[in-house]
Amino acid sequence: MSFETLRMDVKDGIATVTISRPQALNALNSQFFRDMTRVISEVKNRNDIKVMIITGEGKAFVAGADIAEMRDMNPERAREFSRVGQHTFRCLELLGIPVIAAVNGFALGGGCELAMACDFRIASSKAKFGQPEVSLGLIPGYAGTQRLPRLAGLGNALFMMMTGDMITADEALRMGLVQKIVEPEQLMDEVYKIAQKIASRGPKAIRLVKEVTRQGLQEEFDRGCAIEEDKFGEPFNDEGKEGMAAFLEKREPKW
Ligand code: CO8
Repeated sequence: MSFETLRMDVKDGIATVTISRPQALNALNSQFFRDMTRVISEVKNRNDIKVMIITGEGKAFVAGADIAEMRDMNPERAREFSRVGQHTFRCLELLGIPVIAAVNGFALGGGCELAMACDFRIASSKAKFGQPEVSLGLIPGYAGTQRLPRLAGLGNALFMMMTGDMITADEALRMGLVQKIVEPEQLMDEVYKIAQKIASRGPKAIRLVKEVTRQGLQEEFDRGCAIEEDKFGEPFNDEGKEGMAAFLEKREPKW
């Protein structure tokens, strides 16, 4: 499926979404959020898609929100642009399948925020991360102020958001912002392998892991544990029975 700002290719239950506005280093404009909203509803309506990968075309993952579009906004319109972006990224977090960011290059501002809204990040060794908004006299607007400290710790987050400096993939790995670094030419193969592995696991268990972990993170610890306890029972009706039987019978599970 092709849209104005991105395309989605589905193969073996894995949807690869490639953001494609290379002339603007894949900067996120209003059209992108309309296109991404359609991708999200397509994925929700299909049960053959088990994992989503998001990447960028060319030398950037996403170089931020579209500065040319933002330049003429008044405060009210800017708030609306922020609200739409926050909502779209939140929908990715709430999607019932894993979403992996394959960070091929610049992930700046809204691009870093998009990567952070994915479940985890695999980066090319050439990737660069940053929240450069303060150098434009702005602040992050797609929940970067909230996700970055949760992923990378308060000091790292404030360091990045206050200096506006880019950091390397190695530094991002050290901060916990990315989970793995691979050579640029191997990035998509490696991410694909990870996606295939996840797609081979119990689909209900994968959905529950995401749901319970993300829900629990918004609660205090004991409440999070109660949510886990409650959901732990669910697979014992079906998928878990098959997974455990397959292990004991030394065969592959049939989900
Ligand atoms: N928006 C619009 N156009 C962009 C953007 C962007 N974020 N980034 C790059 N471009 C365009 C350039 O203007 C240029 O266009 P043209 O060829 O017409 O001159 C083209 O892409 C290529 O860029 P460069 O020539 O600059 O490429 P370089 O390789 O020299 O530099 C950089 C690459 C370092 C990535 C550089 O392009 C850069 O610094 N880009 C801006 C990065 C940035 O500041 N991003 C943050 C934007 S603010 C933001 O994301 C806020 C998010 C929250 C919004 C909340 C809603 C209100």
